[in-house]
Amino acid sequence: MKVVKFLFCALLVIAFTVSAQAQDKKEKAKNKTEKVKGKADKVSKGKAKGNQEISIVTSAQCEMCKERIEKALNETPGIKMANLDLETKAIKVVYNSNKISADQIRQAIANTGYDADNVGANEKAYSTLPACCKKGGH
Ligand SMILES: [Cu+2]
Repeated sequence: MKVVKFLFCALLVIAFTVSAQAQDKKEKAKNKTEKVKGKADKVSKGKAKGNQEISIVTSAQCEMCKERIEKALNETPGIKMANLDLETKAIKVVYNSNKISADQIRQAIANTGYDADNVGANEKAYSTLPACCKKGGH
């Protein structure tokens, strides 16, 4: 009888340990899922919060101007995407408003020698543009 009691106790201990371990594993897995979920939330919130899109009218004349302006903006921190449409001379810019403002973007365009909405082109930069890229060059 003593042996049976001992065996029963041992079984209970083993069963308890196993179930505790299983519980622990479950808990860990749950934590992991929540961590991943939290990260995803942060990323999507960051996107909604920081990213803005604007359209700025420039004085671009040709393909070279388009490349020049896009390159300058794509190298500017805080700007995610810049795409100029030569038909309308408007450049679409996706930027992180926590890092750069719309006015700073207009200024960056002006610094390459082009008008940007109400911001006039930087004269020095404008004077270095090839003749075909100057206003009325085409
Ligand atoms: Cu040009």
